[in-house]
Amino acid sequence: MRIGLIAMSGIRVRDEELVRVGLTLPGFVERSLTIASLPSLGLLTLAALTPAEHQVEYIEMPDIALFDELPDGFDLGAISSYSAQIDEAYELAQRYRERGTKVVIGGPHVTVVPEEALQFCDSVVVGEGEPCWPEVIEDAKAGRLKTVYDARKREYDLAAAPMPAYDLLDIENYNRLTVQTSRGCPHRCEFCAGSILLADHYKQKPIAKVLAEIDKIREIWPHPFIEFADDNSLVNRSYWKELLTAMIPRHLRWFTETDISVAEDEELLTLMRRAGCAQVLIGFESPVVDGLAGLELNNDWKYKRFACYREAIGRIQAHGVTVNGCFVLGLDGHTTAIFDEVYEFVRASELYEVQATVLTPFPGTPLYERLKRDGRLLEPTNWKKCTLFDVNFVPAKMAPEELTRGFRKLIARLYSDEFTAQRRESFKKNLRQFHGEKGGGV
Ligand code: B12
Repeated sequence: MRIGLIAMSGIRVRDEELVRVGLTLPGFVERSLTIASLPSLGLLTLAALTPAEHQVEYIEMPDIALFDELPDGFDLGAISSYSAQIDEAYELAQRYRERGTKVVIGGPHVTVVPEEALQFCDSVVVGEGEPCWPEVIEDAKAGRLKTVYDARKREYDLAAAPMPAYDLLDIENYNRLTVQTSRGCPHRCEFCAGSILLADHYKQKPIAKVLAEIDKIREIWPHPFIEFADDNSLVNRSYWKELLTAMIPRHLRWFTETDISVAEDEELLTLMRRAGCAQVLIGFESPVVDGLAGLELNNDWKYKRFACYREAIGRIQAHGVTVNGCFVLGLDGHTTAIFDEVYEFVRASELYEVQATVLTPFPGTPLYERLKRDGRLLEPTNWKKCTLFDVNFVPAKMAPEELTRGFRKLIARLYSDEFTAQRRESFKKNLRQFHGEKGGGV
């Protein structure tokens, strides 16, 4: 068979005014351009599990309107999409089906609403792709595709993970490549639409496999920039100390998403820096404690750590690792004062980088269910608004328009030339000071 692996990709923001005020700002543009070029690790992984008798082609589809002529001639189209672009994925699926190509869709969105997806495609894979993909291929070849393949009924061990088919990529098009070390997260934040939608417990890939993936990337890109595609990387410290030690001689630069507990371990921070960590992205979520209560559903983990936010940022950045602090605007505790509060926190904490987003009810999250129950969803199935930048709910302590307007203004302030330059300068100054005090030099 000829199989088209199609990644719906690119960045989405629906609020045109926000695009106008935000997308010209250096801080915003930089991060958008960087992440917009990430490939679909999910599809590269499935490519690796496809028996050699089949031909696979990897295609990125940032906007279906850009393709007058769709890449054609496939027996099977395998589409990967998140919520924000799912409408386009469905349209694409229909266009392929009209040409007689069978279509299977996977990813976190269709995992939550398989029945919706089946109106547009032949088959849906629910949950992680790996345990089902060989069967999907076999069934497609035999002309007997099932409508639903459900991986959640099968335990998948990352020890069985194949080497992603990085060699399918034209490396010239990418400024970062992704490697995954873990799925899931020990915390249960109400709004999280990450890999906990796929994997119900935290699991890690064996270190040897992670290193083999890194080495494979180094064959095509000698000093790569790696983004770990984990929702919360560094929670298992003994695992990471071993991995980091092995990464040091490999001369990498890398970025990852984790939680604030990294700041508790000096040895870990030192190893991170030595192993080439450029930045950690941490979900602080709120600069005021009101927004945090009840947000993490297991034991209010983030609420309990609020008091050490600033000190933790200082400690991580003193190791030469920049912190990208994430704030979610519109949490139930937030009033219209929150916009100034975020700005003030970012200024005072001297965060190098900041990511402000609006609270987004993604399907399948406890947040979505709660807001739906309370009649607070504005357009419950308008998935186009699942961008993290578009308001689609009624906040508890302000009007939706107040959140939209306040957010636009905050974006303009946070990412202005002046404030961005100021934060970067403080980082360098503090680092010089810290190393000066220790008698080192940067
Ligand atoms: C890399 C990444 C991207 C890349 C995606 C590249 C691509 N085409 O896949 C880029 C930069 C393009 C991107 C864009 C966006 N992203 Co993004 N991104 C991530 C990130 C950091 C890692 C994802 C990853 O690589 N996971 C690892 C792979 C192995 O998992 P996977 O893709 O889910 O695939 C597995 C299964 O889902 C399944 N599967 C997936 N597809 C298919 C297809 C088939 C046929 C089958 C059988 C199985 C299958 O099998 C795979 C293996 O098990 C996550 C956050 C995180 N830390 O995880 C956010 C994340 C996925 N992104 C998110 C969001 C919101 C966005 C944007 C909307 C942001 C924006 N405003 O533009 C856009 C999406 C716009 C769009 N085009 O739709 C959310 C998604 C929430 C949701 N449920 O929709 C996440 C979880 C971040 C978050 N915390 O909210 N993103």
